[in-house]
Amino acid sequence: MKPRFKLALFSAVAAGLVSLPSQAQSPAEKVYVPHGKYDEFYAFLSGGFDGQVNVYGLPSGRHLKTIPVFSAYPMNGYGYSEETKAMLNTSHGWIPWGDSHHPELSQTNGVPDGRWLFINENNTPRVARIDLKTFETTEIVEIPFSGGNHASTFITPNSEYITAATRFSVPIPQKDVPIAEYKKYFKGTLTFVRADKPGKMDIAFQILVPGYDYDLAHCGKGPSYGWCFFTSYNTEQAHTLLEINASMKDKDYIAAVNWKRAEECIAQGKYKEVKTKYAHNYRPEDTRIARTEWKTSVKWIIPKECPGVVYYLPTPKSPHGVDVSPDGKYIIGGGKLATVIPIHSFDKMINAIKNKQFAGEVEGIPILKYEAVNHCEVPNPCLGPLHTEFDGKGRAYTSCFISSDVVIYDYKKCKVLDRVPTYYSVGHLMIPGGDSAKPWGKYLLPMNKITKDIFLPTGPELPHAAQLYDISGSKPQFLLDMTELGEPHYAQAIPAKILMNKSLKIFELDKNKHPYATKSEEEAKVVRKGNEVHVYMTAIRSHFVPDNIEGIRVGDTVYFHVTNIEQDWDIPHGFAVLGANTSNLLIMPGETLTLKWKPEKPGVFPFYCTDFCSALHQEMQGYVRVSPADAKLPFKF
Ligand code: K7E
Ligand code: RUQ
Ligand code: CUA
Repeated sequence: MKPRFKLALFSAVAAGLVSLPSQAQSPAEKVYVPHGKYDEFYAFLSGGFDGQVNVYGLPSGRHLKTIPVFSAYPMNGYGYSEETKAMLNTSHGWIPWGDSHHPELSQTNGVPDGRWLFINENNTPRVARIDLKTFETTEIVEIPFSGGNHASTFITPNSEYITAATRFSVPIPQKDVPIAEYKKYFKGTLTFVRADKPGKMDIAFQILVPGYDYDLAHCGKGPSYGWCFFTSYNTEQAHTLLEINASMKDKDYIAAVNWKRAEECIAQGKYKEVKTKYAHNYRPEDTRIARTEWKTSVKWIIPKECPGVVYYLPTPKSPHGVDVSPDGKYIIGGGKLATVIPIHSFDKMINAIKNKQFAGEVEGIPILKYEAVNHCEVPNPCLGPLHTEFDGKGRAYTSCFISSDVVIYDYKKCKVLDRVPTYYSVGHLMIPGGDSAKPWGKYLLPMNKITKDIFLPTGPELPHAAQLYDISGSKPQFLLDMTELGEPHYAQAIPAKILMNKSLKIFELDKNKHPYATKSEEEAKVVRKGNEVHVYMTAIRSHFVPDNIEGIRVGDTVYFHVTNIEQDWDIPHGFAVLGANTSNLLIMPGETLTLKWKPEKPGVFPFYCTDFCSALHQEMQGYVRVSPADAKLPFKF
């Protein structure tokens, strides 16, 4: 190399414009993000049984934010403030907890576009949209006629639909029946939720399927555009001791759903409109007050009446994950109990359908012949294959729970190339863009089910663990042990440069359409309406207006509508009242949030700002006086 070139390369490297060849840097150098630099990727990890989405930077592994979705979150008042309570409404009542599993970024032409993130709830079946301008949950739709919702929220290439499906078959419609009569009454549904219109997320149709358990999904792209694939296990239809009774058969299925065909059937009226009740919770951009719209019916497609809508592909053995290669040509199943990794070919599947290479039929759904659809079986890959991601260079990465490793192979040639260990018992794994048409590759993040000795012990409950690998070179390089909140099931990542410029800095006060917004201190007031008292309050460094509130009696319901009238980035104010049976509020610049309080005893109660906001933060406080129920009005407000 000519010295001048060397110098140019050196300064380019120093300026962070060029990265050195992969193995030249140590793991520590690769994960160290110096002061003044940003992480390269945003990673969105499912919070599992914390019900949320947790955002990390990669490669540093730093936790950036928790986005509350299905669980209330006292830190910022999600689920407690009047503006967000309705997000947690369901037909079963108000539920402040959920079990989140699979985040999925919105896509355009099969590529993550950074508009939204979707995620499912597996206990009380729901799906949610997170707006990536604000990193806030803006919409949640409940899924009726479903027992759990696990194969969700996998997306079609232009975000037309996200999937949902029965995890546990249940009586459909629900009724009181003996559990032993499972085979007679229990059914499953595969649900397609229209996802591309904010505020209008809704169930497009449900396909009624046999009473198996539906586990994971992924949708086709390129040649397989128009199809989604769902794994189904427990084709034995066991209802007790599933660990034995649902593991009898050598093969279960992948259900291949032709959603374009389903759309045709809907257009031709080949569906049944069924009455039910489910919640659509939406928090619009203008008022930012969530409300619930109760929906009253869904459209059912019965496979017998819409031939060609579903086919079963036999797949060994109790399959869990199903993943589609970036070119859309191969469908990889993760047979939890299988000794091979089955790879199906989309082209072969289409031919098998054309030539009617059927091995049988169940409830109007043809079962295709295994040999007719199978491209190959990766021999002796590992034990307990679960989930697969792709690096965009012809390699597939499958997580193996039992052997605690990730096997790397050429999915066209069915040849194992490499494997890397995980600590321990890996579940999902993630490569940025790894389930899309154009993976960014570069990093691999296996997420583990068991932690054991990786971190300092924290009593019986340990943090969850993941390992970060660099996969840009010829050999994967171990970089980092990461801790995680909750048990992440799946994750997504997107280059930081796509998202960071879209991220909103403040809410503009001018555009605040909240009916109780107070846009200047002059407008601050206290208004009584019968037993309701509305406090129109402002917060700005470093005081609240009003800060002495009198005229409230036991028996009143007090609404503190607090508007943060700051318009500077990164100046939130908090709000909390002594003894208020609710949570903190964290109010962003330009935002109005409301805390509802029913005082139960007379006294004078302090309130204060909970987030250190200036040198006079400690002075940002006030008092609210509560008088006995029979105290005489008027009081001065
Ligand atoms: Cu996607 Cu963990 Cu819910 Cu597999 S599940 S591991
Ligand atoms: S005070 S910022 Cu909360 Cu003890 Cu120090
Ligand atoms: Cu406002 Cu501290």
